[in-house]
Amino acid sequence: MHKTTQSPLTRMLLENPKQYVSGEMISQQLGISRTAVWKQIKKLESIGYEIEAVTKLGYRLLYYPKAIDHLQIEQQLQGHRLGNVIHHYDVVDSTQVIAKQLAEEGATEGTVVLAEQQVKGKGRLGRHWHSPYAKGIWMSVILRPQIPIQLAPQLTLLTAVALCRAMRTYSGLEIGIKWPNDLLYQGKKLSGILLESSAEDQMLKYVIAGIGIDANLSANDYDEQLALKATSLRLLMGKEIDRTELIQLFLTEWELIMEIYERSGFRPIAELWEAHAISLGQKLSLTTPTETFMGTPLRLTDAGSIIVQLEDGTEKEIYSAEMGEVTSNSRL
Ligand code: BT5
Repeated sequence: MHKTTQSPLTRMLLENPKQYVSGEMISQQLGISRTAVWKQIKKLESIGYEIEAVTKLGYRLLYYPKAIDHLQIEQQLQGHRLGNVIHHYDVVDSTQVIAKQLAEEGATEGTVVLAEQQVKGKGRLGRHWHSPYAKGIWMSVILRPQIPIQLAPQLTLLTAVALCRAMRTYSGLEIGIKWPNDLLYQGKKLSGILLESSAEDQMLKYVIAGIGIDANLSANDYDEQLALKATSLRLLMGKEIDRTELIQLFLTEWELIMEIYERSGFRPIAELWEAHAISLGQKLSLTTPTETFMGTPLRLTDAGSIIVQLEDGTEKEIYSAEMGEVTSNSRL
C-alpha cells in the first residue's frame, strides 16, 4: 500500500519553494557528502519529483507529486457501485494482474486497484504501457456484468465514453475517442483502456477494466518516440491535475453511463460514442491483422464493430484494426 515519507532533503527543498538550495548547504545541514546529496536527488526524481540542478546555484524543486487520497474516494463513493473498495499500491508489475487475482478470490464488483507505478504496464496485444511513478492514474476495476461474452466490446466503448466525458468535464478540453479505445487531444494520446475478461458458459464471469490516464507527466517523462504521439493533461492545461478528483469524477460518470446501458441498451451509448468520436467521417488507413487499406469509418454497430466505407464505395464491417492518424473531428 502507498505510504508517503518525507526525507530531510525533501523537507529542505519544500521549505524553499521555487528557490535554489545549494548542494553545499544541503551537504552541511544533513551531514552527508555532495555525492550523497546528488544520489538522493536522483532518488527523489525517480519517485516523481522534478528538480532543477544549476551549477553554482544548487537545486530547485519545480514540482512534487501529491498522493492520491484513496480514503477520500472510498468515503465519497460509499453506497456506490464503483470505487467503495480501493487497493492502493506503490509499485506493481501491472494493476491488471492484481485485480484479476482479487476477482478470482471473489472481490466484489467495483473494487479498484490503483498503483503509483507499473513496471510491466500492459497495453493491448502485448504492448507496453508506460506508467511512471506518481505521475498518472494507473487503475484496474473489477466489473461483473451479466452479459454474454460477445457483448464485451460494448463495455470497452462504454468505458471510453465515460472516461472521455469525465476528462472533458475536468479539463474543458475537447478530448475525443479514436476507435476503439484511445483518448486523444489534437492527435496525441492521453489515455488508453484495456478490457480483459473471463467467461463461463458463454457469459462473462468478470471483466478487468484497465484505465491509464496521463495526468501529470512532464515532457521529460516521455522518451523521444512516445513524445511524438502522447501527451498529459498537465502539459495541456499547464497546471497540476488533482488525481483524486479526476478518479472520483470518472467513477461517478462511469456508473451513470452503466445505468443508461442497463436501462436502455447499447443504442444510447453508441450515440454518445459517435458524438465523442474523432475517427468517424475521415478517410484514413486501417491495418487489420491481415491487410492495410484506406477507408472512411462511418458508424458503430451494436456489436461494437465499425462500418467502414471503402474507396470503391462499398461498406465493410471491421472488428479490430489500428487506425492511421486522425487529428480533427471534421465530419463527412
Ligand atoms: C492501451 O493499449 O491503450 C491500453 C492501456 C491500458 C493501461 C492501463 S494502466 C492500468 C492498467 N494496468 C495495466 O497494466 N494496463 C492498464 P494500446 O491501445 O495497445 O496502446 C499501447 C500504445 O500506447 C503503446 O504501444 C504506445 O505507443 C502508447 N503508450 C504507451 N504508454 C503510453 C502512455 N503512458 N501514454 C500514452 N500513450 C502510451
